[in-house]
Amino acid sequence: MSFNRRVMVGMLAAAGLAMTSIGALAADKKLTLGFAQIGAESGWRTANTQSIKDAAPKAGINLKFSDAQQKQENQIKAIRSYIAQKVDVIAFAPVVETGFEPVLKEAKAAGIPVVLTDRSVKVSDPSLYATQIVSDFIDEGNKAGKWLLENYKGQGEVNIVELQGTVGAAPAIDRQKGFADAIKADPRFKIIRSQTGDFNRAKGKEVMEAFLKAEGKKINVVYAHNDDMALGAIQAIEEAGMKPGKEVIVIGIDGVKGAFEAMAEGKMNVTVECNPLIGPQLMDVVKQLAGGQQLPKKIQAKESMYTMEQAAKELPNRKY
Ligand code: GYE
Repeated sequence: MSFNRRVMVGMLAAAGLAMTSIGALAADKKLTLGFAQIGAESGWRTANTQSIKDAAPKAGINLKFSDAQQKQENQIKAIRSYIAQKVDVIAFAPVVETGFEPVLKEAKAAGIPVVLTDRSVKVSDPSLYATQIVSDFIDEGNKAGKWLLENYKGQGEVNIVELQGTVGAAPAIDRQKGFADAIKADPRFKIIRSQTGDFNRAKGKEVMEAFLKAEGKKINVVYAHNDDMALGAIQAIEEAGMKPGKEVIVIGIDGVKGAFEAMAEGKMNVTVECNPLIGPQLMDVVKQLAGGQQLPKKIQAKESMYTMEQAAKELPNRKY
């Protein structure tokens, strides 16, 4: 709540007005949230955007939304324009971890609280943002690696190729680390190639084609930092005349519908869930911050993990 509004509410309360009229007054001034989205690189991202766009009007929040087309400079521009427009709260999903410090300082100087959604940033001063609603990407990578160690049926060396997310993005850095840490436990498991597919399907396919050209049947496993790249890899594997899900184990992260369909068809083995439906949670946070509330620095999104065997049963329940 702004200082003025707090004073006014205080005055009305002192005058003995009923709580309902105070509520009506507070509801009068709509809060404005400026959201700087990364882009529309994946099914996850599209679901995330939809969740935010649906949640804002339901919460009575006026949403200003921009799409940066995966370019940091566009995201910074959007945040600057929200500062100039004096929105109540700014939220954004930082495309990469570094380079946001100057614009975050500008927001702080303007007194506008900032919420980071899903991805985090590296800054020298954590007071540059109010809170972040995030997933544990290291844990997601770790779950993927542990699943592989526990479920791999073949003998001998296990050659893994890795499709990384956007270079410098928190989920790419952390999912790589979490997975690498998990497979360290068994020296048979080796990452023989690792390259970025920028979290999108077309690039995932292209990189997988190059991996297949270079390594062919040596490849036992593909670990993709998101499902869209895994789905691209599945196409590449099929076009190379091999069976995804059987000859090549396919592991993804996100839990998008396309992954459940591929798993139900036996072409993909497992997906680690990362929940994009954080719109309602974000709107709660916006109201709390605008009301001057202090929040914990980290708010965790809930998630699980699903295999081929569970896919057909879970498919009708998937919301994204
Ligand atoms: O996994 C990927 C998306 O930041 C958690 O970004 C998000 C990731 C998600 O493009 O599909």
